[in-house]
Amino acid sequence: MNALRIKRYWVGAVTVVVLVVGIPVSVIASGMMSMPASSGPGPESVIMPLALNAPHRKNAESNHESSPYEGRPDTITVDEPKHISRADDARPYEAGVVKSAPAEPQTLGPGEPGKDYIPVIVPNGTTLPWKVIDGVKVFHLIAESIKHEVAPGLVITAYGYNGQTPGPVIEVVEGDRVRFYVTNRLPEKTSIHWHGILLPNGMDGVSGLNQEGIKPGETYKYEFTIRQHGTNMYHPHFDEMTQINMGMMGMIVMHARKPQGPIIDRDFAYMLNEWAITAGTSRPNPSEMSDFNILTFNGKSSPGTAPLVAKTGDRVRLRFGNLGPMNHHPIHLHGFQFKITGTDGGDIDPAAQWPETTALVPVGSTRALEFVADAPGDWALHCHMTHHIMNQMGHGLPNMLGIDPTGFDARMQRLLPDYMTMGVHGMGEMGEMGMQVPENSIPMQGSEGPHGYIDMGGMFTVLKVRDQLTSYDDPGWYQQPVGTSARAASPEELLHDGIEVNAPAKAGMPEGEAQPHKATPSDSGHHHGQ
Ligand SMILES: [Cu+2]
Repeated sequence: MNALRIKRYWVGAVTVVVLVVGIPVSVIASGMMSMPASSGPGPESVIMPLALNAPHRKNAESNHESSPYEGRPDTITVDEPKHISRADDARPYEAGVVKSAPAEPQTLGPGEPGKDYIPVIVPNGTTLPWKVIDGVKVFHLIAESIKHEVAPGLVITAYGYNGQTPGPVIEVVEGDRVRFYVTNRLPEKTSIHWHGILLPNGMDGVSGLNQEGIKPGETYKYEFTIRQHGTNMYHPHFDEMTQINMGMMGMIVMHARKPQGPIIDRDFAYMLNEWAITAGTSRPNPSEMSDFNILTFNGKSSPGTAPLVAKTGDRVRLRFGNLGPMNHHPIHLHGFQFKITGTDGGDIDPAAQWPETTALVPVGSTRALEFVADAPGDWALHCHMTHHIMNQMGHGLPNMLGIDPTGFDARMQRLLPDYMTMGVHGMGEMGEMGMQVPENSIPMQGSEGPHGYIDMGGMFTVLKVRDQLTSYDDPGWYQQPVGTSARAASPEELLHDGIEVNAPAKAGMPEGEAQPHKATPSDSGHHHGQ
């Protein structure tokens, strides 16, 4: 209820109350100093009863400069109980520190792409469109069953938002007032939780705890002011196991209103996920706990993943969010050192950042990392869990490594002429052999690269950095400058450097002897130790 709103004026310690039910009731004061009366965000404003508030306020003014009550909006809803709502108790978070700067979560004008922020790039995905109604950014999410292509050859029946999994990236700016309509076209209830976003409790989206579940056919409305910046996420909080594991998730990028630090030229957004999809079927198994055989960057497995493109010298940010069911993903970037600059809890203070080449992205977390793309080339970007760079059928196989299948194969070939036991020399060439796979499934490995077969699938893509670019479209494969490529060593080179390819393998040198052999002009290149 918001029927009675009270404006309060101050005369030293004397509180004078003016009821604003249309007419001021009484004003009993002289030499009155008026406090600015904020209009507040309306129904969300909840402040303390006057009896408690007045002395507290006085105390706050005399003793505590940083009291959370100081400067609070002067609007009171008398029929609300004695607590402070999120909407009023604004605590700007900066580098993880709660600062005392009590104020309304400041609603600024709707942030504009190109003017207030440089939009993120969503490889294989999109950003959710919005419109401005009375100064509020209005979005519409539709939860529904969708058909989704993971990679050429594999189309799955998943759950998503607006036809996609992950759902479109929601991109907003600190200070934006946002309103989300959420329509449920699923066969069961759902809700949306705004992961890591500071908002009033009633907007937090946990069904049963903060709201009723959104029934099939219903459309709910969420509204709040963005009071932070960073990389966060959205997902259902009803039947989490089914709905999240079926693909319902998305990223929320909140840009700073006044960004600090260097300008980011290329800002990429990725959601990580894993799926259990039996080869030949199309519906993920949401109750799987360990055997995930489809690993995705923005819903795509390599070779379905788009490359990231940057110009030499661009400052690049990669944002990763993980809402997969069970696994953490150590995402490794070749060719660069980066710093992790933010999590779903906000910015990491520069003094607390350290260099990495792999960012572990735990389930239910985000990581933002930054680097300067100062080296041209085609650089691998992938999860470092080896099973996460394989596709369907790559797991749970008997260990055939080192087995001699000759006799067995000969007997099998009487029945199946093309039969060949797989895996005795490893798996690296199985994709290359073009092995037959069941209908609606993808080979367990890789794709054709510029130097042969790339045997990574799943969570794998390529960062393409080029000196010259006319657009950020895929520039094709990198041409390595002559003399800068690995290749087979020549006999002359082996001789020159004393490398004996047939020498017995040695584990190393005994302690104390591990010094490089000193080459002398008379050395022929034959080094036999002592
Ligand atoms: Cu992984």
